[in-house]
Amino acid sequence: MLREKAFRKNLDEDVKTLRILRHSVRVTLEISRVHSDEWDELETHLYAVENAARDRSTASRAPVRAAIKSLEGFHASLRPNWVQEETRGISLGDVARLSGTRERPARVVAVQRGSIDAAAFTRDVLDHVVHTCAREVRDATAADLYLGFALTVRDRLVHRWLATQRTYFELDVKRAYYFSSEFLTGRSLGLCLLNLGLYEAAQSFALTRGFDLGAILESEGDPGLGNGGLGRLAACFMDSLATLELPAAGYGIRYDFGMFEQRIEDGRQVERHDNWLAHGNPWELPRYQDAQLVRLGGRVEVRQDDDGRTRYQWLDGRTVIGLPYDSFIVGHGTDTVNTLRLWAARATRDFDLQFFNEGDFRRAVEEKIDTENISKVLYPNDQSDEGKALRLKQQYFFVACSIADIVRRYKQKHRTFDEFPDKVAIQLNDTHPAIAVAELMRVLIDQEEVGWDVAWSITERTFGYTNHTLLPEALERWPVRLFESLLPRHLMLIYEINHRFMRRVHTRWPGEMDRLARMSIFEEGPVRQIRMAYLATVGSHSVNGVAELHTELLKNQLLADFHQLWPERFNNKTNGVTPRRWVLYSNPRLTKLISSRLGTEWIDKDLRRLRAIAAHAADEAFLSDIALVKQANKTDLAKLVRDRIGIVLPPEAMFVVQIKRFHEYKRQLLAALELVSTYAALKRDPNAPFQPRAYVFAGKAAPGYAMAKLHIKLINDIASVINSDPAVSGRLAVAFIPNYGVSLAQSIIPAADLSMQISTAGKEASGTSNMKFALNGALTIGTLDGANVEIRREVGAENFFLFGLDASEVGALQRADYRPKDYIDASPALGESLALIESGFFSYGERDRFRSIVDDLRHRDAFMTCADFEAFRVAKRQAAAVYSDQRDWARRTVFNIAGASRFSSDQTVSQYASEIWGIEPIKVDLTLLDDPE
Ligand code: NBG
Repeated sequence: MLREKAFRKNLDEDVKTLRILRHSVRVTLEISRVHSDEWDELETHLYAVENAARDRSTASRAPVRAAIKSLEGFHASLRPNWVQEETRGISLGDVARLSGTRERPARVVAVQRGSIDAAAFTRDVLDHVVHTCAREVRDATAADLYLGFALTVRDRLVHRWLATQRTYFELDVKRAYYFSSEFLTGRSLGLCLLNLGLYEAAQSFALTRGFDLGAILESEGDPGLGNGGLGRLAACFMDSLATLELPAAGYGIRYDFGMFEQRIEDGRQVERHDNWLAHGNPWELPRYQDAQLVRLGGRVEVRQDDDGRTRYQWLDGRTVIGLPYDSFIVGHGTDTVNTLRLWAARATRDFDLQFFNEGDFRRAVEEKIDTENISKVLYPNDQSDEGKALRLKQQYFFVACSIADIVRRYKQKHRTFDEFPDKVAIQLNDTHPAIAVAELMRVLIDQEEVGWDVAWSITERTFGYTNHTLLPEALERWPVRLFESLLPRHLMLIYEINHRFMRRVHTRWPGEMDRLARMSIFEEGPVRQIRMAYLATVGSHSVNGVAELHTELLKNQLLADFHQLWPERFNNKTNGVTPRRWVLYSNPRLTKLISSRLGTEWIDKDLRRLRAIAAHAADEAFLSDIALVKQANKTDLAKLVRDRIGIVLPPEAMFVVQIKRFHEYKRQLLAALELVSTYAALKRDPNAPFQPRAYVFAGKAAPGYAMAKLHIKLINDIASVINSDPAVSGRLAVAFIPNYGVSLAQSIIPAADLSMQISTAGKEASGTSNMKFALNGALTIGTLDGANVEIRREVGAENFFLFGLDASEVGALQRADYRPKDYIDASPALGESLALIESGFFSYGERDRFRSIVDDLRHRDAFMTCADFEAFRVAKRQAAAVYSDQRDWARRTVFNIAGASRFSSDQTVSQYASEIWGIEPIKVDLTLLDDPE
């Protein structure tokens, strides 16, 4: 009886395996649109076997096992077919078919569509308006023209992209893969036109059709697939990689909904979903033939193989299809077009069909929704870890698809894995993709049958890890229980990785039990957790921070034990920003002015040449031109602000700007308190000399971050009091511009006079808007935090308004029982600001509205706002005094621009390339696309 039961159980398991395998083969065929007679036959046979087993009319497991075997064989045979297809590449015949002109010689079609000749370009735009948008040209709207432009540009990119991929493939070069859960790209059209040298052609074409190119560019949505600096950095890196002709690709998630849209209602942040795909996205192409299957959940079967080796098989659970969407990343003035491949989750149809057939309609739909939720929405949390299961699924989903994709590509040219690290470098952008360490081990060991030691050496040599934060709440940890339920095999692998690592620590420091506990990948406690930063550190040959100070803090604090063990792993790569988007595109006036003095090589080739602009700091004509450029940009911004929120920014005011995520450590609150004290002083003494100021704020708060949201409300309430007070009108104005994003940043940054970078020292890993501001000629008022330290060094201390505690003073004060009250008592201006807020002055007498803010400042003040207040106020006064001498200000502006030439992401990326990835630039060979026939 018992034996019979066991037999039945095993048989059921076999049938389950059979079914899952069958489903996945069918899905593979479906999505790759392959028809196979052989499969039809096999499938019929499989149904028969399955039914017999279900009907219990079978007395042995053998037929089912045999069927599984033949299925596995068939599945394996599918892959090489694809591989063969791919090695042939997409033929020019395909390109010709795409354009619908099969009879023309393929090469000509390809070249024409790739042409950057202005006449061909405008002809193709019209062609797309008519044939793709199905619109008569005379009826075309700005949105139609946008689409016509975008598709025409894409044709040019596709052609170069094919040649780029072909070049990489033929030469079998080492490639770098940037794994990031966020790519905050911003709009594409304007930048692509500039990069391809087609901007002017587009402009004159638009004019002849009675359109302003600006309006056409505005029709593009602003894809916000990132929270802030980390995602924007990934986008800047992609731009630089292509520009430097480096063989690389980005991998991430194609979220249906990006960063939420922020509205301000009654001064409060209200979130609305961001449906960035509502009008389609002409910049991407789905690649059905490259879809992947990913498993989640299930169990692990351990068995001995014929050679007596232990083998692990991950079974059951559910499978999800990863459908890749490619966008093409074009370099500036090069033919290189790299790939940004983002994965969308799709349900395998079988799940729903299975339930559907059984009549459980609700379940059928639920399963599908549940699966596709994986790539539904970007988590809007910056710097905090929610530990949600869906988030872990997202991370594993895109990592597994990407690793499979890379392994597939590698196997097209290689039989063994020996050369894997010579062909593949993977950079982990923070810990979000850190599970890749375990996934590559799983693929190598379980699927490719590589032994542990070799697999581990490959893994270590393949990965690099970039840390982007020291804030404890941002360091990802996953509860072991959750991990086990979703990724049982990975948990086993991480146990083994940790076991071996602990042995190593023990050998190095025998008997130091504390150290073992401190360094273990597993954190013991009421809830056992996996520390992803440690997994990434252990599994990578390189660990880097994103600014000098940050890297030092990593080495001495967060990862100090690891640094002692592996000092050679640690290195710094200070962040950078792409000058194409952040100067050429967003500040054409400045680009033109500088080029009139330096020629265009500084923007076309090497931003370091911009340093030469410092030689013009005494050239009166240049100084007055610099001031004129700034003034014109400020007028543009003032118009935008008036149009959007009806607030008037006085044109002669000093524009003081803080735009970034709202977070307590970034201290928008410090800016707000200083603003209140300035306002109070102005009211008290209206006749004292005063440099007019306009404060500009923008930024989103995580929807669940109540304190940050209250800071937004406070700033808006202060703004509404000040803006409606006639006593300060024309001298003080405050604007909170809603819905901060890449496009808004492009409008604000060129117009800023003074950039506030005022985080508590030691908390901001780097910052990147600080670089963008300096590059556009703003001066910085800032603490010695993140990249501010290096910016100050480059632009000259005398051209930077420094204030506040440094990182070690912050640490010392924290340890020494910090008491904010001492600082409040010592600063009448601070006392007054707090009292004013507390009195209900900014909240229609409602005293409780901001009580939590004031109470926190008085009694806790974890970010030392009170300690830095007085120094900040003084530095601000000093900045205003300097500003009133416009010539002196312009001179300092020039030194800021010159010094910021150090912060191009080109420079950062070439350091990654040579010091971490070991990849080299390569010229794309457009003639490789020649049709062999
Ligand atoms: C952010 C830091 C910034 C830094 C960017 C890019 C995270 C986790 N980190 O200071 O806060 O500039 O990363 O490196 O978003």
